[in-house]
Amino acid sequence: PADLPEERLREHIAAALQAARDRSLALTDCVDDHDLVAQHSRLMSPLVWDLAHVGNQEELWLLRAVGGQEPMRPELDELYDAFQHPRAERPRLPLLGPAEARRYIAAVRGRVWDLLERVPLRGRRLLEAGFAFGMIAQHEQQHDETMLATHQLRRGAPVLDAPAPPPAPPDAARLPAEVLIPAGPFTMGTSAEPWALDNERPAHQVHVPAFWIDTTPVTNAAYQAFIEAGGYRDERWWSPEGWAYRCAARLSAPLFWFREGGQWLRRRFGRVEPVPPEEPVQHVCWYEADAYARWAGRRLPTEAEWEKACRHDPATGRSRRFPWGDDGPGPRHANLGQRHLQPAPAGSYPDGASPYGVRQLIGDVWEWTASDFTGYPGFHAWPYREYSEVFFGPAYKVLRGGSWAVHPVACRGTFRNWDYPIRRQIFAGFRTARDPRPDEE
Ligand code: AVJ
Ligand code: FE
Repeated sequence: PADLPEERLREHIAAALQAARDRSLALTDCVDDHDLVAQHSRLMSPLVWDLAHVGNQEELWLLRAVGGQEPMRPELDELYDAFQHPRAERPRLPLLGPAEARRYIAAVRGRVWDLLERVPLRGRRLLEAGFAFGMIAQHEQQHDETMLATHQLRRGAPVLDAPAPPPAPPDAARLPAEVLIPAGPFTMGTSAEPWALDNERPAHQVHVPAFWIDTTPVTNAAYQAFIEAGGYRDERWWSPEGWAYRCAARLSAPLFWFREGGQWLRRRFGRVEPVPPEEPVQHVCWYEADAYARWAGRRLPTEAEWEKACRHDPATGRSRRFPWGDDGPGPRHANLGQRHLQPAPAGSYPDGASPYGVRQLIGDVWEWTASDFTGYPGFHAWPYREYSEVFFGPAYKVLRGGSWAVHPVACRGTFRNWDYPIRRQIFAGFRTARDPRPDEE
């Protein structure tokens, strides 16, 4: 968006807003009203809350903050303010019903189209390169991924479908298990990416000691070996908090897995199927990822290590927007945008590899990192503290790279996600890293 002429930028914004709305409607038109207002899990909002919430945020930021308009329905702000009501309580609020919610968000969007026609897209900070519009498109897409997690928790007949990802390319079986990233500085974060959110800013130099990182995310087969080696029953592999949680929650396998007739099966969007061995593992919490890594004699990568493996180009010394370069993601680069309803086999997307040969950093599964969520040096909250700053601290772990459910507009090498280390309903897996041995540096 930074270098687009104003008219092209308007079209780019309109397409981003439309893509998000198409997806929100597809994820809510496929179930009946009962399923839209039901609580499918205490961890999630009713789908109808997400639907009206994306419209309310759009009204707040585009119509009011940018357009200077009066509130359309002032009484809605409190209902759809994520900080006023925890997810578990939302089903009992006097929410807009499905038909009303659809009417409300359509009315907001109608006014947004008028605003987009006449507002200058440069010169004001919130509007620089259309930032506020980009932020709202990303926000809706983030909630669409959340709605997909709600769908995955919902019981009942399947309503979602998509083709399976292609099989792994022939070289996948011959890939080295890990690659060495030599010591040295790299540029972490961004000051240039026009739609980057506050927590990705500013660009800053970080010196990263040498480390080895897995070429692909950890697979179901590898994770199964951890289970079968008694990993869940052996306190040695777990952090003290992780062990306490694993005992209290009786964790014994990834969420949605179960064993039948000596075989691992899983539920996926209402269907039961064998766990595919070559697929990156998902629905594991940070504590499980951390324990697996210790069992394997390894550790989780830090956030800086992950981003260096993803973005650093040793030939030029600069950081790329994506592992493969600066062009946005296409279907040959990464598994994004809900084209499939699952990760692609480990070793997929050779065209999406980083300069070091690391694969599937973007798409497939969110990757847990060792790092707590904090602000970069020079961080300042913008445009609102509640997007990220209020979450900074040791309670949240950073996830990187985006899952198969992430839309490209909300995905780049600098993008940061975060969650509690106990969360498993998100589409998260991990890869591991290690320090070099003395003879390897
Ligand atoms: C960045 C995914 C942690 O869903 O809590 C949505 C994104 N922020 N609405 C979340 C978000 C406000 C956020 N995550
Ligand atoms: Fe939100």
